[in-house]
Amino acid sequence: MNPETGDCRAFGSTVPPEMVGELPDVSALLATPERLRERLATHGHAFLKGVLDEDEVMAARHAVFERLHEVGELRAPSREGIATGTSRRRELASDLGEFWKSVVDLPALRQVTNGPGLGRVMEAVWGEPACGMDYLFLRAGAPGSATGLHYDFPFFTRTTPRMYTVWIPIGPVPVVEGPLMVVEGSRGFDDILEHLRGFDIALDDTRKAEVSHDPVAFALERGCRFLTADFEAGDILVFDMFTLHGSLDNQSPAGRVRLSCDVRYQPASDPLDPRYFGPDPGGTFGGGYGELNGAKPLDEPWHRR
Ligand SMILES: O=C(O)CCC(=O)C(=O)O
Repeated sequence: MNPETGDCRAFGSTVPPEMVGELPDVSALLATPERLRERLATHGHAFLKGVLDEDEVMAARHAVFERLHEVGELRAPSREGIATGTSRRRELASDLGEFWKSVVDLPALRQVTNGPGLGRVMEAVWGEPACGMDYLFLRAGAPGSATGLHYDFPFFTRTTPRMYTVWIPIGPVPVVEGPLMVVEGSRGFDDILEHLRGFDIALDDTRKAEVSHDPVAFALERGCRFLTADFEAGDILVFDMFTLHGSLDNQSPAGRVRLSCDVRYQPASDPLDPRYFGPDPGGTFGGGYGELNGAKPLDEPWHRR
């Protein structure tokens, strides 16, 4: 991790340095996929460095940033990804969901998220033909944005328990820009998991997916660490549905937007959840792309601390 990035924070609280650990790069295990599968079965996550084509990832980044520049959210040159602090998205795009769908469907982005490169990696991960969801969680996080701690199974396991999230930095996401972090040992948090098992977030409004809105207090109480990395273009983080995760705060001193996309991959032979597949997927709650945090104009960061 870059020592020059100073402290890292989660929801405004400084994360004590001893509570931050480096994700180990296990990309060498792709040469022996059965060992990669063992690793995932044991630890629940696998950080795979440099497994995607860097040029393709950067092309996706530039294409998305150009669209954000067109609605006044990024300064020129757009490829720097510096937020203006304002937005004309509401004024220029009559429907925020439609606008976001048009960004998510940019061919350069799809080449990364649903293209043959990631397809091959996920086939090795599953040990059988794999397919990625069409519905993408593209996230452009202005400084101040962060994601709270949650598990993914309430969202994605309705038709099959065999599901992995692939978190893809769309370009560099150093620690200072608030990348994803996983909570070490969180697959063993049985006291939390026993209340969440069987939970389908779209069918049960009595429970919440977010486990804590104060990640630092949560980790201090449990004596656990956040594992993360200075992510670079081409890296991915694969994790299972029972790995608690969230993000650090984007504290970019330059005001750079953190760009990432998360997509789920499952064995192609398992039943597909129609909410997430097809040309016009409805998403978790049926609202299409309009229901995503990513669809909000950049001057309305999600979970601003
Ligand atoms: O990128 C983020 O901030 C959160 C991503 C996430 O929750 C996921 O990949 O499941």
